[in-house]
Amino acid sequence: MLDDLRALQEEALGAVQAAADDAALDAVQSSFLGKSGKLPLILRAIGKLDPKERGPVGRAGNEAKQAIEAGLATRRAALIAAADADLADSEWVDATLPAPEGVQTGGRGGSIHPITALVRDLEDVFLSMGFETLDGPWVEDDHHNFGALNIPKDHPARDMQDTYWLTDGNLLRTHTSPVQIRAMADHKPPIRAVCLGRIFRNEELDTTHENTFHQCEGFFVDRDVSVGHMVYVLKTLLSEILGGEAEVRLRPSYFPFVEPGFEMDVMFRGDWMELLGCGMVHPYVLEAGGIDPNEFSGFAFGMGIDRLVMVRHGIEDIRHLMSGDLRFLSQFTGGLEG
Ligand code: FA5
Repeated sequence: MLDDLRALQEEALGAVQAAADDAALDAVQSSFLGKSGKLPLILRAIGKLDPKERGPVGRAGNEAKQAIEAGLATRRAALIAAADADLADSEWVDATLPAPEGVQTGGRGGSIHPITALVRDLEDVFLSMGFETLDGPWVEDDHHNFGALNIPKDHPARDMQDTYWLTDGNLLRTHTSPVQIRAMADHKPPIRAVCLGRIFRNEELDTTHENTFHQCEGFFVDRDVSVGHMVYVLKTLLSEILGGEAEVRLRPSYFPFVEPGFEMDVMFRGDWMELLGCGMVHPYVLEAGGIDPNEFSGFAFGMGIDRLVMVRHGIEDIRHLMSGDLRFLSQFTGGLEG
């Protein structure tokens, strides 16, 4: 029987090598390993063997099964790699070639999206003030998005941000503030960091609310940092971006991760529009980040980038920004020619 097993293994591995696609591999798998396949058929006879022989034959049977399974996996991977390589050859496109004669392209080139343009300008301003740029994941865990920001489970502040929960218990980040927590994990004060990126909220949409939008998080921790420093940084960045023309106001507000907390509004089309939340980093948050709140203090802010784009370009509806509508986008030239 040991010889039978060896012969079967060889036959199976030969069939695996000869299989030219996934369907052929499935057929080999079922003919050798399937319920009524050749290997189970042989192994079913083990019971009739002399008890002394059963052990070695059983082991050889398992080894044959493992060898065939490994052969199948290797062949499947090789077939996928070969298919990918074929695809790379057959689907290769030279994007620099001119359009074939007679094809109308409208002379339209690409351009920088107004959000991207603002992100780049903001990064320049922050760089000039000595801030470094950090990144964070879009898929966050409860701890970074809420818990470490002093928003424990069942805290009513969780309702302030309608969350897209994932089935594995993680979530799409509802703000860029988790990057504060990530910054403290691998930075010691003084910390001057910004994170500009996409965030997600399960919101009702209107002219100033999107469900996929962008925030600019600023985080500054050092000795003797005060509200005055925060106001200076915010004023500087807004006057750099909007040319000192914007009318803004700061009013008290509440966020669990700052104390005291504020919101800044900007005058837009004759009305106040909320632009950012900010405040002095809560001692609990510093402590959770391993920073002694008796020695250090800090400020943080989270600004709506899309709303700042609206003010910058006089866009009346935030929903245009992520619409991908070329009639809208082509107004922001620096690229598009119609
Ligand atoms: C926050 O997200 C806090 N993380 C901000 C913060 C950071 C406070 C650090 C203190 C310290 P809020 O939910 O208010 O706060 O959002 C901040 C800004 O994002 C708003 O002022 C607004 O400009 C923008 N924003 C909020 N929701 C939307 C939305 N649905 N669509 C577009 N922009 C939005």
